[in-house]
Amino acid sequence: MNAELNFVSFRLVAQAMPVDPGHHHVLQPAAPQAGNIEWLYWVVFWILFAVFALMLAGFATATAKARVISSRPLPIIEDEEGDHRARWALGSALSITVITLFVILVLSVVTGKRVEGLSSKNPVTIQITGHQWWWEVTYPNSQADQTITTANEIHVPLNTPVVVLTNSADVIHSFWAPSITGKRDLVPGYSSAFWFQVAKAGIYHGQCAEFCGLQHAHMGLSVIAETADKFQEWQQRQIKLAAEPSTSEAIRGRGVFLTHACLMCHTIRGTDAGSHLGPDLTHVASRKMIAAETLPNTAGALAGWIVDPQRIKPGTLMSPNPLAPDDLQALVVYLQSLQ
Ligand code: HEC
Ligand SMILES: [Cu+2]
Repeated sequence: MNAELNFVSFRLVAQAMPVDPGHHHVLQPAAPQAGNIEWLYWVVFWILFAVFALMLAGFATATAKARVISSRPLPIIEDEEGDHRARWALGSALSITVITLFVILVLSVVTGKRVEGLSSKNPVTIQITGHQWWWEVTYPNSQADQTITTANEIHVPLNTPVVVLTNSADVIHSFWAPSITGKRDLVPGYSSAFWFQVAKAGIYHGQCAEFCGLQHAHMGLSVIAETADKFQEWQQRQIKLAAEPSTSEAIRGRGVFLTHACLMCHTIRGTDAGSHLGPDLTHVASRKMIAAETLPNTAGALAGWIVDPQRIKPGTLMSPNPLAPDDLQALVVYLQSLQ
């Protein structure tokens, strides 16, 4: 019953507080990589438009001619000149097709090269690991205590090259933030890398683009492109250990976290919880959304998620947590203090 109530209340809260999950648009590029892809899109679009128009014109001409001919008796005579013309027409149509396809092939190879070839000095390096069904995001640093780990929210500085190293913990996923660059597969056991560089500040939505199981559609992410100052501020906050709870309720909440199953799957740096099966929660309250952009990060949504995640994302690796109402309340207060 309690879970039921929580679920209803979190739905209400979720509806009442719309959160901007960012946007994405293939035709509104915010990065040179996406700009190149958009350019290719329009070139192919206009070539195909011309082909379509020519075909319609040819079809209309043939139909008009056929009407005139059909009123006469069919000629059953050798027509060498006609055969010659037909062969010529077929041959030229075939060559035009092959040439057109070849031009498109060359253009897409060139675009691919341009997308990959952009490079610059002093990149920010990010490791993205796909999980069923969320994104683990790490900013590696040679000093372990300077490494940042977060989930589903990728902060990047503007006009700075970003190198993304990819991997997957389970099945093949595909990273796709259409306003920024093309799709990149995340293949288990195989690390690869790609570049991007965002030119316009904003929140850009992304989505897993390779079917990866039941909750594939609920595997969203956002890329938050901000000024270098804001990015550094964010980094400094994320590097810190989890905030010490300051109220008695938050202290109780941390106790609940550390005495329940949570610590078998989650990390909160600065506490005994150090498992990596689920997202790092050290700064969970700093994120706008939870569960890979499925819910807004509000008290109601957190409570609903913790009690019965299977209801929200059936199949997720997080198990239900039937907590006493007071414990749940305290736990949510604690999680919300983890800025
Ligand atoms: C069996 C492992 C497991 C246990 C136990 C577990 N979780 Fe999770 N948790 C996960 C996984 C996996 C996800 C990611 C789910 C997704 O987004 O699809 C997750 C997601 C979350 C999130 C959302 C984080 C984000 O940024 O999206 C919160 C908050 C959370 N868990 C809190 C808890 C709390 C509190 C407990 C204990 C009451 C708990 N979890 C117990 C595995 C677990
Ligand atoms: Cu997927």
